Amino acid sequence: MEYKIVFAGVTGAGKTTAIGSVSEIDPVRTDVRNHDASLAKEFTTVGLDYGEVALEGSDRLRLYGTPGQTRFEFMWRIVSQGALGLVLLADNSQDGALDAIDTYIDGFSELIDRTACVIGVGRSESHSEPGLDDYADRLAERGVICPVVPVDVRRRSDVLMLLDLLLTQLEMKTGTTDELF
Ligand SMILES: Nc1nc2c(ncn2[C@@H]2O[C@H](COP(=O)(O)OP(=O)(O)O)[C@@H](O)[C@H]2O)c(=O)[nH]1
Ligand SMILES: [Mg+2]
Repeated sequence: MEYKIVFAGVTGAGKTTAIGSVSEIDPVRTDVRNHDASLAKEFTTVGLDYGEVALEGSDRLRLYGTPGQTRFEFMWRIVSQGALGLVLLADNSQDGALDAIDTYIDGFSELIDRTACVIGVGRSESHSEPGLDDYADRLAERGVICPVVPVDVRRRSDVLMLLDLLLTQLEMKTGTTDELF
């Protein structure tokens, strides 16, 4: 069984890093030199990131990172096809981190309604506002139920925790209780 998981979030939230932290194959990256002066970043992802994680038996996770900028919204829908869950990453050091969540909740609403979602908030130790509760409140206002956890996606264990939270929700939905990790 293969599970397709989508990573989303603003540029710099750590999608490329997260997939690189856990992938057991050399991740496929399509980062190019950034020409967008509003982004303080040398490289940015215009296409997709791709990585894989083996689960027990022959099960496997296929991880897809989506481009962050909203002008690539058309790709969000393409990548969401057949996916089983969404990992949404936030960067608490960026202005408007909370509002950015709305953008992706809207852009990935079909996937979220159909499957499961988890929110990983990065840089929350150095930037405590907005708090994790604020994220949870915003989601509740939108009628979205999903866990919100602090992460440092440079740590493999943190990214595995996000995937585990996602798979646990899927197991509850599908009724299977097999341990996947
Ligand atoms: N200090 C700090 N840096 C982080 C954290 N998460 C990610 N980063 C760094 O932020 C950058 C994120 O860039 P990238 O993965 O390309 O983000 P993407 O645009 O979402 O693909 C990388 O240089 C990471 O090492 C975090 O929790 N703390
Ligand atoms: Mg990237």
